[in-house]
Amino acid sequence: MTAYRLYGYPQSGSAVVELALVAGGIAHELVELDPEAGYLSNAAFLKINPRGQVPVLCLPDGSAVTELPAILNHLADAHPGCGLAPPPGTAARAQHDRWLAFVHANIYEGVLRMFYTERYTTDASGVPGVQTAAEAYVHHHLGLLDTVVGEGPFLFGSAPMGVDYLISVILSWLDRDKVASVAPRLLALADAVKADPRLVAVAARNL
Ligand SMILES: N[C@@H](CCC(=O)N[C@@H](CS)C(=O)NCC(=O)O)C(=O)O
Repeated sequence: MTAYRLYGYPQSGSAVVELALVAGGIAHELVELDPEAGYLSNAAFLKINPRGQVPVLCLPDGSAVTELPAILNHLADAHPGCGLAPPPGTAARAQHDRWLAFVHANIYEGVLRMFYTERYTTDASGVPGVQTAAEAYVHHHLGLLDTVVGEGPFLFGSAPMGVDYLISVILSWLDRDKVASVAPRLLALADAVKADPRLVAVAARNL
């Protein structure tokens, strides 16, 4: 069977998928695209993802999947022994998917507003205000998510799942001291992902 092919670049959203693939021991190849060299907008890549973004995961049948919740949950369901999510149809899976969607729709989206702020206003003088509001929005949602961590260190206990990889990559993009003041348990979660012996190399390159 052909392996999965992951399109991305270090320290981007593709790191989430790389962490999941490596943790799950799932065979894959990486196609590194340099965004500075315009690879995300070249015609060949736009055929794969017309949105011009990474990550893209090409499945063994050649089809392309984008959007992190879809990618993570596909891997979890296609490789049930890997523990990337609770079994489908269980209450535990509903909670995993609930918070995965929460992180993706609110926190990841808010972080994009912090980093791609000029896309969110036609008024150049409004950019700093949009950025400040986005950061406050992200911190508010991190604070809510922090209350979900129970025994820890991961969102749902002692074993990391897809949602934990998404959280740890997003936190690696943010100011650690500021996150510590609103979401200390999430910082501990991210540190636990980094300390996972299976993930040392991928974490060093991405987190
Ligand atoms: N909704 C997408 C977001 C992907 C995304 O924003 N990727 C960033 C890198 S972290 C990107 O490709 N940015 C380039 C661009 O938007 O021009 C997902 O869940 O994968």
